[in-house]
Amino acid sequence: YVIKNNERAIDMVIGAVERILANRSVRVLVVDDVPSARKMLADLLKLQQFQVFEASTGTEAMTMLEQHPGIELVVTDYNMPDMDGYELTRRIRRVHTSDRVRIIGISSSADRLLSASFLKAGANDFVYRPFVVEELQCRIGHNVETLSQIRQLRLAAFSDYLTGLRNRRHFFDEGPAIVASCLDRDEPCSMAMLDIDHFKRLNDTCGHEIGDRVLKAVATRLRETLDDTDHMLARLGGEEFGILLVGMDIQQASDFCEMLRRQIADVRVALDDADLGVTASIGVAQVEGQENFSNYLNAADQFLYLAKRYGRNRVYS
Ligand code: GH3
Ligand code: MG
Ligand code: MG
Ligand code: MG
Repeated sequence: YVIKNNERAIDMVIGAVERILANRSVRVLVVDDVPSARKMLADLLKLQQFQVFEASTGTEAMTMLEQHPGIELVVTDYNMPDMDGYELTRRIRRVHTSDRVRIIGISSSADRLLSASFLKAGANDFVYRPFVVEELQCRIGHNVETLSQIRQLRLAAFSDYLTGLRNRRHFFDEGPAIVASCLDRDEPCSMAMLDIDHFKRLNDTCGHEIGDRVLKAVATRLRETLDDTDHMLARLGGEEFGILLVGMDIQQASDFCEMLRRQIADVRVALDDADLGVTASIGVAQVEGQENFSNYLNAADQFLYLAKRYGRNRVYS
């Protein structure tokens, strides 16, 4: 088979190796009061390249979950002195939903109803001891795969397909908390709305494909300029971008946006016969008072309207 389908065999091996290597970033917590049983599970998981944490009681497990928010999978025994695995599962589910933390129960109990109890309490899977190693590995693998699929879906749902920036949903999802934490710390914060000038005309004269390339080029320049800062950038729709400027009062934000405006005016998109330039207008408003998040954006939009009115390619605040 290997000789006949050499490339396919190599692909399969590479796929398997990649799956195992991906496990290196996954943190798993093993909870069992019996040291030898715990070690056996931990060794099995380490063989699969997981980062393994160990706890000998439910209380210790809850502390570890708090200390290591990166733990994504808990494999827990049922019978434990201070808190059984069923109770531990219930407690974990009060703080972590199954799209963030997966739970697999394990027990040598003869009670055939235990499996259903665990699942009802919020576990994602259950295995009776003694287990077949390969079966447990498969079940763990499926749970890890589900988490990775959820991550990919979440990423897709929160990013803008064309530019790769955050999308409007992400902006409105995270923005209010960022604003609240600024206001709590008595730090200034400003909202900017940026809109490409005469973009419809550009689409009409050069075509949508060139329009898309310009959008991507502007997005890239914005991202590069805002990289390594706390500010939050998103494509709100069409040729409009929102920027939450953390720690900046209206004067600082206006100066910063003036720099952004110049950066964009410098962008060149290479066409067959010439280089294409583009400009943008920006409206900036200070975030103050306990307003609804969208009101801050509306305020920035009103200033943007004025920036357009006064001739475009400018910042108005
Ligand atoms: P202004 O300077 O006043 O902002 O004028 P404008 O032409 O930029 O504004 P308007 O809102 O009239 O036009 C925006 C255009 O953006 C219309 C729409 O066809 C185009 N557009 C929206 N989304 C996309 C996209 O994803 N790709 C491309 N190529 N064009 C888009
Ligand atoms: Mg036990
Ligand atoms: Mg627009
Ligand atoms: Mg426009």
